[in-house]
Amino acid sequence: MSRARRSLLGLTVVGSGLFLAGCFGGGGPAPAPQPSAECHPNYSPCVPIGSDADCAGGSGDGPIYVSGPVQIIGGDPYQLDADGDGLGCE
Ligand SMILES: [Ca+2]
Repeated sequence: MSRARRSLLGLTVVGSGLFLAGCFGGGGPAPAPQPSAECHPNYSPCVPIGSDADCAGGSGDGPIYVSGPVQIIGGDPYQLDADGDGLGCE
């Protein structure tokens, strides 16, 4: 009996894999952007949304590094604009 169950599970997994492969391979442009590529609304040009961002070449520990200058729009949650003039990483 257990042998038959294993066989059924195996068939189910293989079937799902083929079904997913067909969905991703068969159809036009991918509609959804990757979450890691989303831009933070408070910075322009694009600064990815993450736990923290620091200026490239600075002493910050990332994990995101920004090659500025970037315009600060509203608040500055990553504290990229040390001198408060509205431009970060200049
Ligand atoms: Ca600044």
